[in-house]
Amino acid sequence: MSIYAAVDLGASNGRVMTVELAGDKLRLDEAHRFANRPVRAGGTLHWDILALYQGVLDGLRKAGPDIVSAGIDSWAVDYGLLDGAGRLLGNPVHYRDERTAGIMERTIAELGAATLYETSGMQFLPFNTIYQLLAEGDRLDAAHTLLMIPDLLTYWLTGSIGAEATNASTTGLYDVRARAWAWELMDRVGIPRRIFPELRPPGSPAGTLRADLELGPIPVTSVASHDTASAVVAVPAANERFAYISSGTWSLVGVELPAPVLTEAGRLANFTNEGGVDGTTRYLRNVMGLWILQECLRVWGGPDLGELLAAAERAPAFGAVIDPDDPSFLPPGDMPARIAAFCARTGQRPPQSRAEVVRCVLESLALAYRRAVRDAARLSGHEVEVIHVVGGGARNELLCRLTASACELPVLAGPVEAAALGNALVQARARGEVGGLAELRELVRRAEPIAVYEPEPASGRWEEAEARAWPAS
Ligand code: ADP
Ligand code: LRH
Repeated sequence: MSIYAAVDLGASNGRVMTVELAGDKLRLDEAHRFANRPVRAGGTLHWDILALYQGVLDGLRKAGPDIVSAGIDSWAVDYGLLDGAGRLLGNPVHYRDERTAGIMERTIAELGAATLYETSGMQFLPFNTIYQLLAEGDRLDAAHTLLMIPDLLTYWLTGSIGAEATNASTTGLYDVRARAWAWELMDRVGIPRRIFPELRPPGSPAGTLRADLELGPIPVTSVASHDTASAVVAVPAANERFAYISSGTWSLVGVELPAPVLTEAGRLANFTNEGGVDGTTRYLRNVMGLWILQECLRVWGGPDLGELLAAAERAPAFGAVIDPDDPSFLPPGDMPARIAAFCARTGQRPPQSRAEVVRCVLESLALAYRRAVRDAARLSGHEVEVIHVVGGGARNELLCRLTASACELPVLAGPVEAAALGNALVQARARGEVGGLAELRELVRRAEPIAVYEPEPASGRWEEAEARAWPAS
C-alpha cells in the first residue's frame, strides 16, 4: 500500500488530500483544507502566496510521515518572479487584477490573432501569462526566473527549479505543436528568454522536501500541475467519446484529443488547446463558472448555499438568462447588479429575488455548457455521448440536471476531488504503480461514487433562452 499527498490549490480553496493506493483499490481522504483569500494591497489584487504555502506545509504535516511522495497542482496562468539569488520579487498578482486592461488587444493589433493562435493554440483571455508579463514593464529587468504557482511552491519545498509542461501550456508562450517554449514569440513581444526554466513533462521528479521543513526526506513529483490537467486525468470515462466539465470557480468545458486543433474556426470560437498527460490535448473553452455564484454569495453576506439552491429549484424556470462569459463578470464585484445590467441591455426582466438570481446563473451556465460542448464536438470532429462533470460543481444537483437537459446528453457527476485524484495518480504512475490513462480512469471509476442525470425530453425552451442571452449568434 502507498499513500500519496496531493496538494490541489483552486481559486477559492486549497486542500491537501491523501490518496491510498493498494493494488486496484483507491481511497481518498482530506488531510487539510484552507480558504484561498486574495488580498488587494496598494490597488493591486494579489494571491496571498505565503498563506497558501503555509496551508501546503500544514497539510503535508497532517498527511503524516507515511506518504511516499507529494505533488502540487493549482490554477493556471499566474506566476512568481525570482531574482538571481532565488528570492521572490514581489507578491504574485491575481489574474483578475486589472493591470492587463487593453494589453491583449494591443498585442493582437501588433502581431495578429492568427500568429498568436497558430503558435500557442491558446484561447484569448486578457489574463493569459503573456499579457501579464507584458504588463510588468521594466520590472521584468530584475527577473532571473519565472515560476508558475505550483512550480514556485515546489521550489520552496525542495529547491528544485523547473517548468511543468501542462501549466506552461497555459502561458501563451508555449508552442503547442512542438511542445517547447515559443522562443521566437517571446522575442517578438519582447519577453526575455532567460526567465523560462527548462520544461518538465508531468510525472518528472522535482527533488525531496528540504531538511529544514522537518517533514522527512519525502520525494516531490512534478505532477500535471495545471489543476484542469489533473482533473481531466481523473475523469472516470469508460471510452474516449466523452466531453468533460471541470466545474469549480471556472467551468472548463471540452474534449480530450490526441493532438491540437489549430483552425481558424476554433480560434474564432475562442477554443484553447492545453497540454495534458501522454501528449493529449484539452480542447476546451473557459466558461466563467461558479465564480458568478460565489460572488453573489459574497455580496449577500454569505447565506447558506444549500438553502439557496433549494429555493432556486422552486423558482420559475426560463426567466432571464445571461452570457456568463460577458467580460463584465470577470472582475470581483456586485454580480447581482451586473446580471441586472446585462438583462437591461438584452431587453429581459432582471431576476427579482435571490432564488431567481441563482436560477438565472445556473440556467445560463447550462446554456454556456451546451454551446461549448456542441462547439467542441463540431470543431474537433470528436464524438460525444456523455458529459462528465468533475470538481465542486458536481455536488450541485440542480446544475447537473439543467446541464443534462440543456445539452441533451446524460451527465455523470463526480468525482468532486478529481484534481487531487489526478495529481496522486500521476505520482503513482511515476513510481511505476499504475499504467496508462485508461487504467487510471478505471481505478477512479471503481472507487468514486458517480451520480447519473438523464436529460429531459427536448422542448425547444433552451433554444429560445439561448437566443435571449446570445442575440447575435
Ligand atoms: P476551485 O478548485 O476552483 O476552488 P472547487 O472545485 O472547490 O473550486 O468548487 C467550488 C464550488 O463548488 C463552489 O463555488 C460551489 O459552487 C460548489 N460546491 C461546493 N460544495 C457544494 C455543495 N455542497 N453543493 C453545491 N455546490 C457546491
Ligand atoms: C481553473 C483554471 C483554468 C484556468 C484558470 C485561470 O482553476 O486553472 O483552467 O483557465 O484557472
